Amino acid sequence: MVKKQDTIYALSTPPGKSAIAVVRISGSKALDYIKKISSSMPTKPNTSTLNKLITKTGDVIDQTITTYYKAPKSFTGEDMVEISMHGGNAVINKFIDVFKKNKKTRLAEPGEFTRRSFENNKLDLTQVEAISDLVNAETEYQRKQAHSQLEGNLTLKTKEIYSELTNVLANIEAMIDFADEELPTDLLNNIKEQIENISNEIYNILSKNSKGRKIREGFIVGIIGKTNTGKSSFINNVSNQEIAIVSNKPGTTRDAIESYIDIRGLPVRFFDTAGIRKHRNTVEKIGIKKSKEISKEADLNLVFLNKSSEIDDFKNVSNPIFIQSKYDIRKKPTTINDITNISSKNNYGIKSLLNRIFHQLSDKNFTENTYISRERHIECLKNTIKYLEKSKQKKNYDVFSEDIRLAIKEISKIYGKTDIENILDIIFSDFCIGK
Ligand SMILES: Nc1nc2c(ncn2[C@@H]2O[C@H](COP(=O)(O)OP(=O)(O)OP(=O)(O)O)[C@@H](O)[C@H]2O)c(=O)[nH]1
Ligand SMILES: [Mg+2]
Repeated sequence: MVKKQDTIYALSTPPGKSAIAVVRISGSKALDYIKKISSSMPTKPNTSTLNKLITKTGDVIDQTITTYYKAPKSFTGEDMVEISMHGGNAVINKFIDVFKKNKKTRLAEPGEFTRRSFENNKLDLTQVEAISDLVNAETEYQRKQAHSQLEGNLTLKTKEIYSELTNVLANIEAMIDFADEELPTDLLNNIKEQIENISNEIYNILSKNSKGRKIREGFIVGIIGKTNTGKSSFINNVSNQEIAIVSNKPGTTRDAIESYIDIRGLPVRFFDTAGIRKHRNTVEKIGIKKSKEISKEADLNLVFLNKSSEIDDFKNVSNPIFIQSKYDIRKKPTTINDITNISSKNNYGIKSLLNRIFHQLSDKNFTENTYISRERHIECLKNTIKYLEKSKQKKNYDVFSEDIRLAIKEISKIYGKTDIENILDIIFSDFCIGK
């Protein structure tokens, strides 16, 4: 049975050869246990020593740098020991073997160190999410966003709303107390105005920050159009590898092929799709259906054409950039403003197309600090608004205040601990062992 008070250990660096590997141990027995297998364990908190790890039989496992953190001043808030050893497989395996034999400690579950940190109030929920996002960040924008969240910017903003709402609640309570006496006439209007302002503030956050989730998950760019127009050649060009089959036979691509590309720090998921024409068989039909679905979901669609007159066939496509490829062999380049000329063979126009994609996906709100980056945040904010809207319809003050209480509960779910047991497992399932 997994217990919260167990002392846990795990390799916190990836397995495989490296200069150093770090093992963490957290819990009340961490210090005692490591002392038993150490030549010179640090005695003062937050200090490191050059320390040999030695088995019971006197076998030296490795020479390490061992750091001791005393509760509550550690990542988990518990006593912790961090051991930096040489990152060879045999060293790591020997160390883990020694640990496995001892009954006082057990291997940590995925995310268990961070979970303890959360449970010991070292991190709030948005910061836990930020740690997961930092570990998974692949691009500069993802790093910046996760870092801002780890700094507490999202929590700060939502706590502001929380305190504004508690203020409203206090005013309503005052009204209930006043009920039999003469009411201050403008108090109710004042409360309604406060609620209106808070709702607008939340709407504002929701609309301004719709890009936060995209930065975390990646923007979707569909590569669609007629067959044989050079879609697969384009995805291969921008991916720098042959991920899609290219041939001069129309209808080559059937499945959607994804490639993740970092455009100036922006995470972008390109999807090469089946060319659109009157299908020849069931498999092609399924491919074309998929291609249409992707184009509906996409933040941008690169529409590849054989000739400019085909634009009319794609009138209903959202956020399109029309493209004619094979510029290197076309006798008459397209001069229509709406169409971008490129060549996947000699790279003509590719760089400026990627720049254009960058500018269309990003916008001026990107540098703002308070990004909401997950569906969970959006849901909490929407639910808060829902209760605020509901409260406006209430005549009875008791019921009115109940709606405000529910709104307060929703907003505090973004960073807090109430009513979130069910979502903790979802959040921590993103973590790896040792984090
Ligand atoms: N010269 C030249 N040929 C190209 C270029 N792009 C693609 N081609 C050729 O055009 C043909 C079709 O290219 P693909 O990339 O397979 O076209 P597609 O749009 O993916 O085709 P489907 O998957 O059938 O819809 C191949 O013979 C490519 O070599 C280009 O920029 N210049
Ligand atoms: Mg193709």
